[in-house]
Amino acid sequence: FDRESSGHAKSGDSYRQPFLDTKGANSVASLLPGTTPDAVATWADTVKSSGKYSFTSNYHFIDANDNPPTTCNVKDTRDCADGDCIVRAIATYTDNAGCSKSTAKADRIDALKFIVHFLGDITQPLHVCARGRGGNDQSVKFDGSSTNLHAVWDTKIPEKRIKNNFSNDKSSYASSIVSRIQTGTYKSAAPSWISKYGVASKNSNGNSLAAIDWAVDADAFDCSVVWPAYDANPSQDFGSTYYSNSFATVDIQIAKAGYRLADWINKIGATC
Ligand code: DCM
Ligand code: DCM
Ligand code: ZN
Repeated sequence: FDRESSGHAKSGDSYRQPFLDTKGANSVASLLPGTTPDAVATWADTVKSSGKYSFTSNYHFIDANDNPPTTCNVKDTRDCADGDCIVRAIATYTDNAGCSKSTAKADRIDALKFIVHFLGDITQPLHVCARGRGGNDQSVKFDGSSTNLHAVWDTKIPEKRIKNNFSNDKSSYASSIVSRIQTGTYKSAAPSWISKYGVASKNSNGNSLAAIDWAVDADAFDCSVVWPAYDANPSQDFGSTYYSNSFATVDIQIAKAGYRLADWINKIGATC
């Protein structure tokens, strides 16, 4: 969350990171000196294709082999049998980011950057979906341009939302999301976005129980929003009615990502 333009002038990092507590802010200051989580949020995508981090390429998603839009569920024994998926990666990097084991600082820094990214990815319904490789195989039109359903949810809907309603200013969009959580339409629901499971809770497969909760939550949108309106007319322009019926889901999923991330960093910081 970048609140630079929010108008709630305040000095220091609490201005840009309103949901961090002291221990969370200390971990961020220690592991990301001179920068902030939002500034490193896309790093994991830039390193996954080749080189020393290419082993992380499948850590960005879990292929739920359910049957959307008829049936939506996530079962880690079915969908992450080899551990090469986001609910395992969140467990691994959460351990590595904190202080409960003696991880080298460079690896703690990497781990925090992966956590920032994966807690966002896991809120995107098509990052929790095997159908069409998470919609990558569904070629569609969006405002006249050729794209695919995965990119519609990753990029096209949020970009159009920010352009149409926030003067193309992502800081203004972030401020709106923060206000909705603090005092607005998300306030009463926000506590329910936090899993009852903490940073150390894993199942016998080594997968994060909180991350499984988050995956189940996102996967439900594959049955309610993402796929029904796709199946109704795959050749529609997705920048029209489909967009209008989907941007509220993108808003709330982005809100969950930021709110959960701050809480998770606070809990990671509490291990130090
Ligand atoms: N790592 C991981 N899974 C792997 C390999 C490595 O989560 N299969 C993590 C552990 C460390 C970082 O990557 O945080 C570097 O690992 P290593 O010390 O093995 O190079
Ligand atoms: N992706 C996904 N599920 C899959 C395969 C890929 O969610 N089964 C994501 C990872 C990237 C995007 O889709 O964010 C594009 O994938 P790629 O770069 O592999 O084409
Ligand atoms: Zn990603």
